[in-house]
Amino acid sequence: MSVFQQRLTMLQAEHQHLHAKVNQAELPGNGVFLRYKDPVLTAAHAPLTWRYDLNAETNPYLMERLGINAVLNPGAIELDGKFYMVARVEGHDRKSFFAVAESSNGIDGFTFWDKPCEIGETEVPDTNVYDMRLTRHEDGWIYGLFCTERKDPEAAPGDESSAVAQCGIVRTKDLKTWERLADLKTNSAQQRNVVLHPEFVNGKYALYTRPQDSFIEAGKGGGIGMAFADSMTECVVDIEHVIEPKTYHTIKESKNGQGPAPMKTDKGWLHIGHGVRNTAAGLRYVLYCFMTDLNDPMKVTHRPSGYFLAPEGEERVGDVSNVVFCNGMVARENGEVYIYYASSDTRCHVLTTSIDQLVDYVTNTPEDPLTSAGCVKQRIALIDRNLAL
Ligand code: M1P
Repeated sequence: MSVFQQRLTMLQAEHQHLHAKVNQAELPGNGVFLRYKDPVLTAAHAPLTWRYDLNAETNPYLMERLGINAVLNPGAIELDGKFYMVARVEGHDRKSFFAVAESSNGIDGFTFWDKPCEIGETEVPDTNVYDMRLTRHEDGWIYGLFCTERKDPEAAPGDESSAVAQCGIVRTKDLKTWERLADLKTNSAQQRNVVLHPEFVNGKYALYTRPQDSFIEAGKGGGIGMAFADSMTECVVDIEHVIEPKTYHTIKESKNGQGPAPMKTDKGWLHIGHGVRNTAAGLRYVLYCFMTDLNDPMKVTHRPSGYFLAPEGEERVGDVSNVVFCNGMVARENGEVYIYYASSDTRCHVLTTSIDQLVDYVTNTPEDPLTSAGCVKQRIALIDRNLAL
């Protein structure tokens, strides 16, 4: 058998095995959600046709020609009972693109569609696109808001790193055909983590923004903002009201960002965001939750203390270590919730829970008292209640 044929047989077997593997919940969990043993989508899930020249004549050693480095930060949606992720796929060349993967149960068997998404460009081409948030809006469209990154035109000669991040917008009905709309216009120097709210607010489109001064630092941007627009085809916002600020000595002291579009519950809009703090080992990203008022989404009503999810085990290591990041969630009619997140900018995972559990967690977990003495009081109160049982 030729080298080509031997390698092809091994690669195909490995790929099939990966897709057939049953993902096991890690019990007993923390009562809030269940983690799963295996990542749900990785670079190894990318079809062989994306990576190899499969022609024995032109590639006798069956070399990987266009490798995939990472699959991360997926948007997610349920359509006709199936689970879809629109993942950020990053090639060895560092450029990201979007690709759809589907699964019938949301926890294993995720398989990429044959080809990546072609989302189009504006008149100023994107150098890099990533982190799509999908919102099924009450206007009938599914919107995808993502980060578009271009070289900073003000970069000094020799500076090949400075970039400008802004929010790109597409819409679709089926995840197959994408209509590229104009980029969001705001008054902020940079934007990332922009997410569309699913309903009109006072007749306007409502967007969660993350005003930032520079590419990495949120700076005086200060937190998760909310802003309003008349249209999504030419989406322009003026004031960005910071509704969820970054806060000293918390899990979100350096910056924070909205995760997926919030979930509507009886008690309020339930949000997952990421909080970032700086450490000697670099930035640490964790997920946290908050809730906003059903009738006034600018008003935060609940802020459970601390993080909801932090990286554990192999999740802690990757291209950008010590990171969990979430921009995809599926809340089903039957109350089940599937939260998709990536670890260390490398691979995608799922958590399962329910609307009831999340609402209980968000509304009954006490707030961060913001001082050590306050935390001791809070914990002793819990201990005393338990000892009195
Ligand atoms: O590397 C961690 C994350 O950094 C950015 O998030 P933020 O804008 O909040 O700092 C994003 O580039 C994200 O893709 C990445 O996972």
